[in-house]
Amino acid sequence: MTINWFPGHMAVAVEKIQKAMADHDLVIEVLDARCPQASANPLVQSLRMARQRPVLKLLNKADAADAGVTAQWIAHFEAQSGVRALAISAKKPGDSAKVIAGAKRMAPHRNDPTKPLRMLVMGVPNVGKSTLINALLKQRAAKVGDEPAITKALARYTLTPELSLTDTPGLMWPKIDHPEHGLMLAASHSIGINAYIESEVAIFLAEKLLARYPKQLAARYGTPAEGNSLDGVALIEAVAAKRGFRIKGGGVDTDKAAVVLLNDYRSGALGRISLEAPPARD
Ligand SMILES: Nc1nc2c(ncn2[C@@H]2O[C@H](COP(=O)(O)OP(=O)(O)OP(=O)(O)O)[C@@H](O)[C@H]2O)c(=O)[nH]1
Ligand SMILES: [Mg+2]
Repeated sequence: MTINWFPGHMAVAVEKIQKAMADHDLVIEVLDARCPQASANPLVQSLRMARQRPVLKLLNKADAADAGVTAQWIAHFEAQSGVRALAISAKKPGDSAKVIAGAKRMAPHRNDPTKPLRMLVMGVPNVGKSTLINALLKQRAAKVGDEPAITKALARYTLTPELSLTDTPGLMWPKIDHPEHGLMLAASHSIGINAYIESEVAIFLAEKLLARYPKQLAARYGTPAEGNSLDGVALIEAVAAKRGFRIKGGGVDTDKAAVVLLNDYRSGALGRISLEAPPARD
């Protein structure tokens, strides 16, 4: 299944962000720490490069990701020019201070009210951009919610006379080149529900989890932790059997189990999970 989702409000937002880039100094790119490559929108790169703006990449939801893999991603991104990277949990008090310190280090010349540091917060939907903004402002200024496309328009907030932050709508891009990226984004709840089929995304997720985290699956669903020969479909059937999900006339309700698996990954009930690791260096 190829997943693409680019509703009209996003196309409008791309144009507005393109203009806004002119009067912003630094892009704060919020990524999902569980899939930092899949959640890196190529439009962020092209829009910022058009104005030569540096980027601070935040691997957010680090509380939900595998800490060892997140550390590998930070090293991977920090090796790129004009890029700094931090792992954070926007919901954890204290992590926002790290963001401000990191941002100031990237634009030391923007440090007084006549030359404030103007940060443009970008990223795919539902990664925690507005949550981060609220944490930085220490108030609920921006609407947040566990659904893609909550923020619909750009909004600028003044943090101090020297610092401003602009929230932007989560952006997808017209065509996702790697089908796996679309599936990871759908599994991680960054894609509108109408743009994918839940059972197909759940089978993909099941296969990733079987390959990467069989012990965590065993702990939650009682599947074998080692020598496990289940495939994605069989795992979902096992979840349905374990939970007693049945359809009328017999047989297991795999659609219901697919939703449970997606929700267990999204909510953190399966433990800390990273769906992808950076490519190995030669
Ligand atoms: N586990 C975890 N959840 C988080 C974190 N930050 C944000 N969230 C959750 O992620 C969901 C989306 O948060 P938002 O701040 O609305 O995301 P957004 O990027 O602004 O989303 P759009 O406006 O739709 O693009 C909410 O349910 C947040 O509670 C985090 O650090 N860890
Ligand atoms: Mg938002």
